[in-house]
Amino acid sequence: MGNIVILTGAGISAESGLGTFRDEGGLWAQHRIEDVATPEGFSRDPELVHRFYNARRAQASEATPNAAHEALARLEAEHKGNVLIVTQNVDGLHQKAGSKNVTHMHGQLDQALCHSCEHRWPAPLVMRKTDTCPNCASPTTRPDIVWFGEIPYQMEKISEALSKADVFVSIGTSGEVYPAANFVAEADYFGAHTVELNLEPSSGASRFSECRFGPATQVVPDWVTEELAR
Ligand code: BJW
Repeated sequence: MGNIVILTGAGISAESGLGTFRDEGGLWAQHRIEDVATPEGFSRDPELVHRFYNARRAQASEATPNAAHEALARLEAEHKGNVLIVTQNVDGLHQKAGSKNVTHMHGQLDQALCHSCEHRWPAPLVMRKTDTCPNCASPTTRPDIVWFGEIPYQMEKISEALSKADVFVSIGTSGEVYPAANFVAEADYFGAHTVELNLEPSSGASRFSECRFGPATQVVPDWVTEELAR
């Protein structure tokens, strides 16, 4: 029994063929954050930003969940208490694996957002700067992605879940980006057992009660099997 809150990052999708951000050769080695992941970058050059997200949307649409995503879906189905996945990923692989209780704090590649009326709809595979909003017809459409300087989604729901968590697990995230990087401290403050599952120690590894290192497709299924046997 008990409430489990799981934070996932790009590392859980690495073995599905999707690049991480800060590892060697990752997305931020190929693109400037200021150009593609800020509202100012989008205002300056929407075509560039659409090209970046169109390519990632195409790649994510072809990707399949791996054993780590599948293990988390099994955990949700079989665990007697609550399981909430809070993902920083925008790739949709948790739902493809069958997880239902998923919060996308940094948005979703397969959603479009109107900057004027905040209407959301399924994004076409290729978004263009000339697209208009199906609700208000304004040409102020953008990928439904949380960029630097914007407030991540569902923060109240996440804080509430962290305050009630018995176990908090962070999987495949470098812990470099806030507010997600601080979730371990929040969960710890409220008494949760905190676990890091990552390829190597993240910058915040010392803040966890327990750490296990290795590829997500190995350490996550092993941890889920142990958790379900408790
Ligand atoms: C494996 C593996 C395998 C590899 N198996 N593991 C100064 C100080 C503190 C904060 C700030 C500051 N200046 C500005 C800020 C705030 C800013 C911030 O944090 N900046 C930092 C860079 C310092 N944050 C924001 O602006 C956020 N908004 C905000 O704070 O609003 C204020 C507010 C908050 C709350 C309430 C009220 C107000 C918004 C952040 C938006 C982040 N957006 C991005 C891009 C959009 C999504 C997209 O395009 O996909 O989100 S940035 C990028 O980083 C993306 C990711 O979700 C995010 C996290 O990256 P992640 O997932 O951790 O990936 P990596 O590459 O960093 O790490 C991968 C890990 O996997 C590594 O550890 C590997 O070892 C591991 N790994 N293979 C297991 N096989």
